[in-house]
Amino acid sequence: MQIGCFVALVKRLTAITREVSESINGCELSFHVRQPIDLHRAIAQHTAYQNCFVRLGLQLVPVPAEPKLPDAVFVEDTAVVFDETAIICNIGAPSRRAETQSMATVLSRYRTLKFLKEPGTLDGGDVLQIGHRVFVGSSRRTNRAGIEQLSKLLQPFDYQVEMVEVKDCLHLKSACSYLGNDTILINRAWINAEPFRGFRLIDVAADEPAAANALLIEGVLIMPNSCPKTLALLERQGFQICTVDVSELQKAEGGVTCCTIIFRAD
Ligand code: CIR
Repeated sequence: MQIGCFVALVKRLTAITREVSESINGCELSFHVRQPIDLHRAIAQHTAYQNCFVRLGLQLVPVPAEPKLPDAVFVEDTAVVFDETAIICNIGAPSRRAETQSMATVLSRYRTLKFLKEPGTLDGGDVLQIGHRVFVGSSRRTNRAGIEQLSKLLQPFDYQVEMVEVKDCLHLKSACSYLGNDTILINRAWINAEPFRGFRLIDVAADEPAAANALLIEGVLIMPNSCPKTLALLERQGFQICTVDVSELQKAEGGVTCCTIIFRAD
């Protein structure tokens, strides 16, 4: 069988992205001091980030641009996609709630939608799915009501939702990422690691907190190039890594997971 035929038979991963808004300098900030963001550099970094997905064979699906919504590039927070359903979030920051409308339209092509609602708030950046275990950060953006709603919406599908206390950072996935093979990359200064007992934990270098946000795609880790010590540590352990420069997006308190939602299209 020719390779082309084989690729056509395998379900490809889909990566939803949205272009950087020209208003990004008005973004929400919780733990970072505001610094000017160079829009053109941010756009170039975002383009290189998307090219990384294309090189890995993912199908890019851009959602409509939202020039007036400063944080719209951070699509991860708008929805959480499971094999069985897509949960449209009630984003914790009111200024970001309008981002979910166009996302719901796009995701309805792929999944049955369910919606989180007041008084529950939940950002996708607080959700770390590992098989049928769903770890959810209790953070400034995600409240108990949001976590309970998520748990109820997932009940028919046999997922186990577990809460993780997040402190001193924006989201759960600012502080930890799944690396495959029961291994988690973690910054223990920012979360309570107790819910992850039984996993192998790899600590980021103490002076590289941003390293804890990594994106695993088919065995390859996408990581920021700003964390050389953690990168060297992971490379020594045999991880395959693709680095990206996301320095401008990091000024907006974003990272490598937050600019995409990745799932297998049916
Ligand atoms: C915010 O504060 O909502 C944005 N400036 C950054 C969101 C980053 N999202 C993420 O890491 N999932």
